[in-house]
Amino acid sequence: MQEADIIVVGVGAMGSSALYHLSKSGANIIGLERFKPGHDRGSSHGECRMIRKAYFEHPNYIPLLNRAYELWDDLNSQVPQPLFHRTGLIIYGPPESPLIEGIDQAASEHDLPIEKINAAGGQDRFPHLRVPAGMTGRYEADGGYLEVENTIRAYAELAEENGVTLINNCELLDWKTIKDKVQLETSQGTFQAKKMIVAGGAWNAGILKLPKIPFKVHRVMQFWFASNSDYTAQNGFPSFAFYLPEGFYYGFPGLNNVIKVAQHAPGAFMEDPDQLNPMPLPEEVAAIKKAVKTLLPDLPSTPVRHSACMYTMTPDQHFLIDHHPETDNIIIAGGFSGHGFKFSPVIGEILSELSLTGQTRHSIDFLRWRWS
Ligand code: PYC
Repeated sequence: MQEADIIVVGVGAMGSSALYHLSKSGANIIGLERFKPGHDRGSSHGECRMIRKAYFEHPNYIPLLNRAYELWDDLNSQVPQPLFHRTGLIIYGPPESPLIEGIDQAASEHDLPIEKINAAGGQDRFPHLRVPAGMTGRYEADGGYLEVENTIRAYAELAEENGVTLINNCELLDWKTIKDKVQLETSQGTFQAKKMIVAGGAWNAGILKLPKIPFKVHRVMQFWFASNSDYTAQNGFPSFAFYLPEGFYYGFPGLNNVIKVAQHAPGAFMEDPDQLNPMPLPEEVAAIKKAVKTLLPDLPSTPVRHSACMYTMTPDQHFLIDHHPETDNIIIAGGFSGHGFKFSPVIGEILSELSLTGQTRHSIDFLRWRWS
């Protein structure tokens, strides 16, 4: 049996960051990963994720984002190639929409620099993005994109360099608390720790065995389209999002002559995260083609690549970060509802603090267990 002070289950976005933060504590830390860091079978793959601060979802996220930005810059300073790209981010939506109103409210409450751009101004500044009638824009110069798989690998490697033990291809089969410890049965033997952090993404509900946990896993498709140098960040093409009547579509500057565009919405419900169907449905292809024809009319609208991933949704779409309701030996991070990746550095810090001291300096009451 292997013993540790803290075991992190799941070395994805949140788990790898938790391992990195914990690796600076001097404690004995083990990370258990079902596949290997940066794999493409969960929720954190597909090259890019969005980062933005004027958070329309809830202003309480903004202090966490301020810290996440510091930690992204810190991570950039530790790796050979940047993982956080400040390309600027333009978001368009109807003036009276919850999106535009939420951005304006977040920016004014937290004094964030956003630029209001009308449709004609946006069309002039970013001519390759076609602005549908009746939309207005909000531009964040500090917004941009994050490299997903490379971030996870970087955090995992930095943690290992600091002495963390990382075990890949290790499936958690069962666990129980024994006195003041957690005992884990895995495909690679038995482990014991004072604390277990569960950051298992789409597998969390199965791991936790909590009948009241309201996580629901949905498949989501990501698509790539042929593009050219006009669509690169070097040539001023931004990260972007559009709040259309048919859905919230977003994308990023092109890399290697392709650009990623996807819909931010939970797709088909999934009973079992091990059964991720990699193929898009005809209606998913039809919807993305229509969006690309509308928003990026100079590009061919047939995708050249796709990738399936998973969102783990909570009913209110806010994350869950808290101790397990029945034992303080376990800390849960989950339910990231498709918008968590940008927070991963600060969530790792929170998980590290909660597991080492039982408390965190960050205000996370709105993310704690809230279901009876
Ligand atoms: O997390 O900001 C986000 C996001 C936007 C579209 C998909 N995810």
